[in-house]
Amino acid sequence: MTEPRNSTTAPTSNPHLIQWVKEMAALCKPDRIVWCDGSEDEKTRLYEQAVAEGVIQELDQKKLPGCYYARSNPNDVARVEHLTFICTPTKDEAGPTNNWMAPDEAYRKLGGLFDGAMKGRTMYVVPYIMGPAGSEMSKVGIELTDSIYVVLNMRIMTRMGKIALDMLGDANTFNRGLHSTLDVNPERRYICHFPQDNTIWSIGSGYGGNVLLGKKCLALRIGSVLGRDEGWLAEHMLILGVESPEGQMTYVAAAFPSACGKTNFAMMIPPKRFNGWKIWTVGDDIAWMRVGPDGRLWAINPEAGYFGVAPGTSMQSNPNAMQTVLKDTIFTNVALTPDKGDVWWEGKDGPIPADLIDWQGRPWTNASPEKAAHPNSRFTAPARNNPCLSRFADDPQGVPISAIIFGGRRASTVPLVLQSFNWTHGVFLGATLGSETTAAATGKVGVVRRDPMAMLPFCGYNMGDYFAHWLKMQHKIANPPKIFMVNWFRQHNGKFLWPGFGENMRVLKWIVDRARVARGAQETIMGWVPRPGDLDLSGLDISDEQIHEATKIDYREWKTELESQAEFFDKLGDRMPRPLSLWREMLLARVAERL
Ligand code: OXD
Ligand code: MN
Repeated sequence: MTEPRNSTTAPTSNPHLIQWVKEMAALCKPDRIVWCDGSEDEKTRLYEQAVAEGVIQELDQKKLPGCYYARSNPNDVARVEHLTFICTPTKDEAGPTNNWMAPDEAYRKLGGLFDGAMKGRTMYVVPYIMGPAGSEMSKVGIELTDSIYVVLNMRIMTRMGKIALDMLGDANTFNRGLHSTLDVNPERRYICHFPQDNTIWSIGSGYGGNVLLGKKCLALRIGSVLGRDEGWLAEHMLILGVESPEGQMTYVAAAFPSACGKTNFAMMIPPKRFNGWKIWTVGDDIAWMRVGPDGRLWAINPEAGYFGVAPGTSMQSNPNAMQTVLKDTIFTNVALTPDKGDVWWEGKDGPIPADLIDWQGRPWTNASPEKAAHPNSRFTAPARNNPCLSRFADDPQGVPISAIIFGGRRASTVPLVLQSFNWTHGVFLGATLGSETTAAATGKVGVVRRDPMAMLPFCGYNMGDYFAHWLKMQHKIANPPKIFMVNWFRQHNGKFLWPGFGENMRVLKWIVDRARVARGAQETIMGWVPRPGDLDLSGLDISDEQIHEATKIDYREWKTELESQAEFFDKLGDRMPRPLSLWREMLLARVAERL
């Protein structure tokens, strides 16, 4: 085993960690090893170095202090689900919704690619915590990476450096993440998860979701397995607090598939009508939830920053996000102004600039048919910049959840809001969650892609067992949250029925009131829905007809829906929990009665 010539001394005596770093360095053969401490000095040094190496560019520091600009390889701009693998001993453990590779084969295959991958490069050792320091719910990960861009992003997205080593001490419980960008070649790109080893190997990509290993890889794919084994839930959910004018706080966790406006919802500003109401963000993407001593479900956000989609973010859709990205932010694959001092993306406020430099560095004019920013361009911004950050976002105990929401993008069938009858029905709502694909993604509009609990790309084990885990959690939660389903995207004659954005506060208010058993509703076959007058619509320009269309239950549509849910349930075979299959059949039988 050769020791790299140039290595900063390991600032830890953890023998497991030192040994593992040694082994990975022997495999990847970096020229240098740098242990990151998370200090301000280090930050200054790393940004200077990244600028000098051309990895990032400095933006106008007067206008956007601490902000930088990066471009990824045009072949590497999104998560790669087809190259993402769950490497469990058997294929059945990964289940039919995941790509699977045998652990031996994956270690051999990726080991071959990692062999010498860091020659001429630096291996950064990035210790990080997912969750508040010292929380029983938090986990420590170590990411070894040859990308300074990854280090800078991990600094924003996690609690990084000495703080994580201090929390780890001499324990061997850390997640082992190894990442190399290699030659950014899609042919040599793999994101492999080894749940039984608490290990992630990612190679060939430099794009956030594939390489910021704390996020989707640890907090969701590995996290869901840890949650199953340790009796808690790792979910693709935002967490927000709703504060009433009287100061009463209610916390809500909500799962939406990617690109349904989760970050906007998490940072919502209530409309004028809701004077005195306030939304506080705990998290915008991931929730770890555990049963507390009081029998309630308590949630932490494992992340410390936002990795948000830039296009569509504006003062109209998300003023708090616009405020958040004014400093200490890394923008990736957005467009640059010609003076290279500012950034732009489709949907940003103000007139469309006449000239820009597009996300690939090419000159762009407003006559250009192509988008200036990549549709999946991102901002990486620290949570502390968010004007509506909850003061409990860093609380080791987390926040108590009173309501869970499942939402998708559906043009028909799914009403504006619906409350489940009980936990099992709520799990059913999550298990049957679907979202319609957009033309850009598939070429076909209106195709429902089942995305249970918004976890389809992120569940690290058999989806049938995941549903069973959700059902089992009920026995541990003496005071369970109420479960709801929402749909902001229902249409009539091709027009959206609900205004969305801040007006979603009206639906959220009904949910909060229902969770506190303080508001009326009507029981339908499908669940509880608001009666006329139960939703606060004052000051909203919406007709009775429109609100009826937005909230109605159409039995014909539901017959089709329930039949189509069977396709996904059947895919899970005998791992599909019977209570959920029976629930579907029961609903179908009740709907058939009405037709
Ligand atoms: C994300 C996603 O980036 O869900 O958060 O794709
Ligand atoms: Mn997400």
